[in-house]
Amino acid sequence: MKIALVTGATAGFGLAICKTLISAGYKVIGTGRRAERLSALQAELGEHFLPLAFDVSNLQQTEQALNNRPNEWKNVDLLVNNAGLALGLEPAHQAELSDWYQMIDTNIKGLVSVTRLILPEMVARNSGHIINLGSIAGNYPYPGGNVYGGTKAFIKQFSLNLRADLAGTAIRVSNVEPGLCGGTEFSNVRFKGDDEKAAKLYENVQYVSPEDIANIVLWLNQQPPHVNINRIEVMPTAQTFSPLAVNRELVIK
Ligand code: NDP
Ligand code: 8X3
Repeated sequence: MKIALVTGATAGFGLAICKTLISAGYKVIGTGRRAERLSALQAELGEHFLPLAFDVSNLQQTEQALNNRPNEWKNVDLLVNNAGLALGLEPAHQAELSDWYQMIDTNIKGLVSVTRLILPEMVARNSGHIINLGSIAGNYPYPGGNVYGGTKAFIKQFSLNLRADLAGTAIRVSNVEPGLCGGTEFSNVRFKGDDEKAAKLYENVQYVSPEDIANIVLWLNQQPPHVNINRIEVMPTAQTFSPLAVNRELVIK
């Protein structure tokens, strides 16, 4: 039985990924800060699910939780680095510095901490797959994307650089780069509990769902071991591109 470790299992993509992987016959370690949600998930999913409650931005907690896994949950075959968040949509000169730091601590430092702790066991076995959750925000700039997009661009380049370091091994690395996805808490978190504003974003649009993302994660891992999908960008069919902005009133003297 393959063992997967999914960070951010208490909501959204991570929750759907855990359920999809368990249905496909994996054993899954699910993580997140909200221990009560993880316990409820364990009651629902049974013995093939191991809850580990910790904050990925706290290195001590992360090391403690991952290094003290029961022996039968060692040797992770699939690491899904999904835990992450956006905070705020203000322009750079108005954004909260504390929000920027939290995104960096979670999306960048948390992701690299978990990766650094799990990767040696993959290298020792010359086997494994790391699937990171990037975003289209790491590929295309948009107003208010500032540090969030920066963290996702980091994840894209870190994923490719991991491939470079793992040359000659059988370990695979993929970056999933979704666009507009509903059915998660992403925008409720970004808009700090303004659920009405969050809901508006998903009105009258067929967005990508957490189950769609979970199926992509499963599909990536189900490719034959000699096939590595480096990056996969996914948008709703209803989401496309706008022309670049040109301001015709701006006169600089
Ligand atoms: P949700 O807010 O629904 O879920 C985020 C998950 O991350 C939760 O389980 C949360 O758990 C966990 N998490 C957040 N901060 C921490 C932390 N410090 N330590 C541990 N766990 C943490 O968001 P989504 O499912 O929508 O997003 C998942 C990933 O996908 C993120 O990386 C996001 O950037 C990315 N993404 C999302 C898109 C979207 O439109 N939804 C599009 C593109 C990418 P808890 O609060 O219990 O700690
Ligand atoms: C989430 C997608 O466009 O809100 O990463 O940044 S977007």
